[in-house]
Amino acid sequence: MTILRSNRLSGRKALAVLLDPDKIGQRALGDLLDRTTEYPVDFFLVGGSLVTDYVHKEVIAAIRRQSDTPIILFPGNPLHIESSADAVLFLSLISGRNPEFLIGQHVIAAPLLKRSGLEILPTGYMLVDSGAQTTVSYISGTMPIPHDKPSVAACTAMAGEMLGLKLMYLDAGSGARRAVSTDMIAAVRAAVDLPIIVGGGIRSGEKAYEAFKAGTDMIVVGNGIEEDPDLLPQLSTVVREFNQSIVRI
Ligand code: 1GP
Repeated sequence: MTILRSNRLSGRKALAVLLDPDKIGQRALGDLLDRTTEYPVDFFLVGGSLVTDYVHKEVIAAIRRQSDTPIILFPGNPLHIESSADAVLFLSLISGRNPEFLIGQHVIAAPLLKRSGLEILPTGYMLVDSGAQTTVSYISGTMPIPHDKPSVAACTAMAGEMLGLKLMYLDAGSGARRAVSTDMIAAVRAAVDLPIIVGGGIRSGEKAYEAFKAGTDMIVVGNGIEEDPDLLPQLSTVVREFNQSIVRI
């Protein structure tokens, strides 16, 4: 995924679609994949914090049948490792203080990951309060960073970068009512050189535009794209316009 690093250097923006194997039905997945042939995306993220049906393999196989887009696992625990993907977000939940999600689960997953052949993407994962408790906050037993504390997010990201993490993911949580604020994104952008991923509650082209403008390198959108067929074309337009303006410079 050196592409994420080179995008960061060139200023190119990227769009990732999150597919939660627990939520998406076969038909909805097929429809969504069809739409991405017309409106291509940069990555598929596959995962969720609570996956009760272990169907990662089937979801990945379905994507492979219809698309060449790289697939990144977004695991909630080591049971979600699936070697047929291309890469995995090796998430350290640095907004929290639960050692299990900072290092414990990683020790369990390490030998599996080493054998898997997946590209490992060491990622500082920051949960940001969205106004309601999220599944990931509950499952991980951690408190998110308050929505209106950009400086806490900035210092957390700085520490993560110093610890050697390669990506920063600011997540308001799947289906969040309130997306991560532009102030917080801008503060993290000013604090670290790493590629920044932002997700949770992005439901309009305007929100995506604001997130990119504040310094996000890649947005992750799940619920919004499944619920609103017009969102993918809108996001695609926003990304294209950003990237065209870079080429012109
Ligand atoms: C959640 O960032 C992702 O981890 C995507 O969230 O489903 O709200 O787009 P949404």
